[in-house]
Amino acid sequence: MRAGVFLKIAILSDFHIGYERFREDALRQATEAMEVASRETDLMVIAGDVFDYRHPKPEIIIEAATLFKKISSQKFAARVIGFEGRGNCYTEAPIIAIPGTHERRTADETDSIDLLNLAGYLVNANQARVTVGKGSERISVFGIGGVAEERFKETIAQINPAPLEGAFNLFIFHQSVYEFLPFGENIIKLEELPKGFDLYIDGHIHSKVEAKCHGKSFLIPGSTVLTQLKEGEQEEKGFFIYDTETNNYFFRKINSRRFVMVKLDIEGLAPAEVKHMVEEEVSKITPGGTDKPIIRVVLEGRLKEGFKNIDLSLKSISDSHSGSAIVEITKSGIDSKVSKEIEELRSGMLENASIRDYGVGIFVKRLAENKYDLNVSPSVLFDLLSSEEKKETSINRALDIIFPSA
Ligand SMILES: [Mn+2]
Repeated sequence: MRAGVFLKIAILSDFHIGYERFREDALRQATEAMEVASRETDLMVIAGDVFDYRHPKPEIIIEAATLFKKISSQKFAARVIGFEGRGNCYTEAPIIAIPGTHERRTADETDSIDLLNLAGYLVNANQARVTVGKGSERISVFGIGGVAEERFKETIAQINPAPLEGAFNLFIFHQSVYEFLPFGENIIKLEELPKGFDLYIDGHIHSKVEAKCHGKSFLIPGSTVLTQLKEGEQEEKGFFIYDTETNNYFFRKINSRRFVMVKLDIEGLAPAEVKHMVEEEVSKITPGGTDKPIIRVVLEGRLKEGFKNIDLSLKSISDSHSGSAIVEITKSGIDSKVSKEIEELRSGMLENASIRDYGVGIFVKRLAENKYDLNVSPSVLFDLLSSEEKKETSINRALDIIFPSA
């Protein structure tokens, strides 16, 4: 049993500031989460995807910077007292973050989390250890920012994250974990995470997860904003508060827009009957508070013989409820084969993997078919070739890495 002052840690993730579809929700819910966290805890750790875009527009950077500036300028009893690893530390404010998949750029390039770090609004713990002190109590946060799934294990081996003696040690990262997203052999398993830490924190997955890793708590707080309109996202949004004295934690809810998903079987019904059914279901879900809920209606089955999907006008249903709810109607079950496949690609098979990760997968497969054997990771090559620079520049940079002496 350690004597000391003890700390309360806020564990947050996936704000997705700038998310186009629910941009106001993203900022408002991130703001509430950070304000509550700064009142009720000693330090906050954010497990990636602060931004929704790799190259956020200036107005989005300003939205985020304004929020982080405000929070970081508050008085904190705990402060950052040590930093070692990639980059530098420019603030004592105990707001620690890593970049996620949405901020990630080509290896060694700076990202938008580096920008907030440089401004002194947070501490970027990507491939670094940040030590926070309050009285005699020490918290050490070791972070690894999001990397392509197939590179995560080698990144751990290279960086070799180790706990700090005499401190309460956190390991924070932003990847898929096989136990929760078993979508490939590249994806890390809980037992493969570095040993010796007191608490494991992951981002990336947008619904909350509570598990064990090497006998300690493993927590994913989920996103603070709705992004995927999937069944698992109907839970309330928020973050975890972890107490180092008791090793207990709880989920601290925030006010977030309600999301309800309804599946309807329309097999053999005429369009007018489907409309009536949808109207009835949507009317049952009364708005909670002042916010309009998001209602996603998924229609499954085929229309009555003789009718085509085009006979089913769904826009009028969304329009007629636009005053009290945001209604999205998906015809995944009755649409043509192609759009069903696209829908599955978006929400099923890809789950939390980005389209980029999917692209890398195809790229790696093609390279293997062509007996690729260069000493450069395929995902590094992919990032270089797909960067938004001029074609010649990215090809030359790729050649420089493949043939360093040239
Ligand atoms: Mn995310």
